[in-house]
Amino acid sequence: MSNTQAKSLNITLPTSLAASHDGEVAILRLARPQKRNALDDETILGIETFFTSLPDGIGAVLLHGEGDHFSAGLDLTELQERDIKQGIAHSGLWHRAFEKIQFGKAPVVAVLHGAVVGGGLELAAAAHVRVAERNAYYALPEGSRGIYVGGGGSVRLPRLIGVARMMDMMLTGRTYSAEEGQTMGLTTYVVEQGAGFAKGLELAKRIAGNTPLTNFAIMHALPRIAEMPPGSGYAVEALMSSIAQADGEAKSRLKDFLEKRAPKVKPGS
Ligand code: 1HE
Repeated sequence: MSNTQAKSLNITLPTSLAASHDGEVAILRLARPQKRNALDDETILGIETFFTSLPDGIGAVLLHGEGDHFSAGLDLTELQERDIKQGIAHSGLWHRAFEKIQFGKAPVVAVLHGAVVGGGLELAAAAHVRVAERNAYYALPEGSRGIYVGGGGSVRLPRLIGVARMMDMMLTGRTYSAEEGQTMGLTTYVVEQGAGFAKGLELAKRIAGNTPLTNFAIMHALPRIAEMPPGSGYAVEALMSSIAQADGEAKSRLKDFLEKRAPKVKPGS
């Protein structure tokens, strides 16, 4: 593990999760490798606690998994005794927790490797940037298990890869590699095996260096504007951009650029 700079973060979590931070980047590790980071209720509640308890000063989150796989998805041992009412409540638990990731306090970079399947893929889909190591693979085995996605997959995945692709993954059990995921919108960056944490941390630090108001606009306004009819979208965009540029921090950053103190935009950055 390359997170040697990480310091502990004072959030009480179940043993299946571990929280730390490296400067302004909070780090959440799925820490149940003996069960391939399968997500049980306790872990889902812990994820909600983590994302709602981020202390002030955290500007980005890095999410990664211990062991050979990011996550094997729902802990299937918990499914056996559940009735319909309990099933609906269980899905609501996942929805609430993952909503706190997508629309939380800070952008989230997920580092993916090995299996990113079922609920593990739903978890990854709630992040804002996905760094996949070359051995990562995506699947939705729910179809073959006689169940259905319940962690917001029907909402988030079609927006990333389209309804038809998601249908195929669920109907046929098709898997996609990290690289294939890049052409279809699941993978944001592909890196070599073992290089995901360092790349994810580099990106998270860059994100944390943006102004909080710009990151708020990107996380909270952009996806909602994208769902609006164009006329409403243009109006909200105009408001959001004027709010962002009126901020003191934006003004000082613009001044830095105009007075040649800020870096230029260069290819390959
Ligand atoms: C589990 C789970 C799990 C592993 N729930 N215990 N997800 C799936 O259908 C994926 C199921 N898992 C797998 O296909 C494989 O485990 C992996 C490809 C991820 C990894 O394989 P491998 O060979 O490294 O590990 P393993 O030997 O299969 O598993 C090691 C242990 O983890 C073993 O327990 P043990 O007590 O025998 O050591 C497994 O039983 C356990 N394990 N995956 C519970 N998922 C909100 S709705 C979302 C719906 C879904 O996510 S459906 C998809 C479920």
